[in-house]
Amino acid sequence: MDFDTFKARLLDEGLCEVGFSRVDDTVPPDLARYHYAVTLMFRLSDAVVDEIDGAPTYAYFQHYRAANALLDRCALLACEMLRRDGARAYPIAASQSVHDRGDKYTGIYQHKSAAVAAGLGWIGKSALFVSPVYGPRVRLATVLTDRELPVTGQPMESRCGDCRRCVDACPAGAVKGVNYVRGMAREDIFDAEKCSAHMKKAYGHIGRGAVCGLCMRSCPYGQNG
Ligand code: B12
Ligand code: SF4
Ligand code: SF4
Repeated sequence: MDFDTFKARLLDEGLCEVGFSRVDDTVPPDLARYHYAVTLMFRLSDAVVDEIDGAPTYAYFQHYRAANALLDRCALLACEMLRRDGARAYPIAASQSVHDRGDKYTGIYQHKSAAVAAGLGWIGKSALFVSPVYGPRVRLATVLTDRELPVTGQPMESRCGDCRRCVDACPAGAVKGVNYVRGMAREDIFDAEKCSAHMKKAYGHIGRGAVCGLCMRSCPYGQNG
């Protein structure tokens, strides 16, 4: 397979980055046959994200859904290109929580783990993935595959430094202000229950409890206008 053509096809669909990584040991046993991951990254609109001021907006909720739809479509396309090339490929939805893995707040596989392993950015104090170019203003999807892929980079060191903007921006007190170091549990840096409860209580009428994004909006990385 020509990986440059594969990437170019996906970038043409509207993605801002495509990365390749080796799958880490957090992959669930039923998916252990897949040793490589394709990271699909979509850059959110600054025009929409910049409007988030103290609360999410209806426009952001719709943008979130549209971005998820594009990412899921790109994941399908990537799977099909890999299948036609004789590989097996498994799409991880952009935004799907599952409730059969002992953690109420988890997905089938973590997009952020794959994006970091592909060398595309780091985990910020916010617990969000932060790209040095786009900041946390991106949405992600992942395709797992048994095709050997040329890994695109190494995990980046955190560039958060002394910044605490996301800590101060979070109305739920969910962001603890700790620099993420590989191997830390999510709970060491972020309280998922507090975040989720706040989104449901305060913004249920806007985004059915699925969006907030004040931590994402506050990050100095990716603020271009
Ligand atoms: C369940 C879920 C939630 C839950 C729990 C969040 C959480 N952090 O776990 C709740 C409802 C609280 C939530 C809230 C939000 N979410 Co959410 N959510 C998910 C979902 C569906 C699964 C997350 C999951 O499995 N969590 C389990 C924990 C253990 O993993 P994790 O925190 O995702 O990632 C950890 C690992 O990646 C580890 N790690 C990092 N590097 C490496 C490398 C290796 C090798 C290893 C082993 C591990 C590792 O560190 C990370 C930090 O703890 C993902 C989609 C997905 N499948 O990934 C979206 C996702 C994480 N959400 C996203 C977003 C944007 C949000 C919100 C801003 C809401 C909104 N859209 O407005 C808030 C932000 C909260 C925050 N500050 O993190 C984006 C994040 C994009 C980004 N730039 O990082 C994702 C990736 C969806 C997407 N398609 O882009 N979410
Ligand atoms: S999404 Fe909102 S409530 Fe959740 S961590 Fe970010 S700022 Fe806090
Ligand atoms: S707002 Fe500051 S501390 Fe939070 S993720 Fe961005 S750079 Fe890191």
